[in-house]
Amino acid sequence: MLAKLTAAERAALGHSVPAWEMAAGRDALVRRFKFANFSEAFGFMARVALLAEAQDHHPEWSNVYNRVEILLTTHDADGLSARDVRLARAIDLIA
Ligand code: H2B
Repeated sequence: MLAKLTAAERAALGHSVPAWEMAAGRDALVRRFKFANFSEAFGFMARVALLAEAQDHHPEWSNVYNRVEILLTTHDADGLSARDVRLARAIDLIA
């Protein structure tokens, strides 16, 4: 079982991953992206997929045409862990 984020680490999320918000009803981060078209959205998803594999940490996500919604949580922690913050920051860099 991985460690969940501490209260202090949670309080810092607004600074470390300001583009992400807490998901409703889940101990998870969520961010919604909108692209010019499906091709741009799917290209982004392909890059995130490679990142997720490299980090062995995988998003829950959906795509509708030019929109992508990514939800990050750690199943092995049953909630948010440092792995989610690390992946969120890496996704921000390629967004
Ligand atoms: N992704 C996420 N989001 N949470 C996990 O707990 C997790 C994962 N665990 N990807 C990894 C894979 C684990 O199942 C493998 C065996 O390392």
